[in-house]
Amino acid sequence: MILFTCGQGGNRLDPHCGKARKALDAAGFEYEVRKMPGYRLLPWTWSKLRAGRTEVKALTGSYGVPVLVLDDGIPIAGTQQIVDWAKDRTGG
Ligand SMILES: N[C@@H](CCC(=O)N[C@@H](CS)C(=O)NCC(=O)O)C(=O)O
Repeated sequence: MILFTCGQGGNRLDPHCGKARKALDAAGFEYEVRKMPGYRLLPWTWSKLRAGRTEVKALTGSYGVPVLVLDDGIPIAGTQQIVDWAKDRTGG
């Protein structure tokens, strides 16, 4: 699986990408982390953001992260969606 994250790579204190990583780690999943460039709140990074997140955009229709891509290519977009997906598979 691949987890697309912001530039912090899902720092454990991050309430979005970090929360998604914590849920995946707690459930024992292995995944590759791909850090995405730019930041949506900083307009001067938007050209870098758009250029560097084309795969995320193609998968989800948006540039937002976190996005988890399953081994069969299905994307799960959004922190809570990823947390719920992990919990659903571990009973937790
Ligand atoms: N509602 C979204 C918010 C996600 C969010 O704020 N993600 C952070 C990264 S952890 C973000 O967007 N950072 C700016 C960016 O990626 O450009 C969710 O929970 O998935």
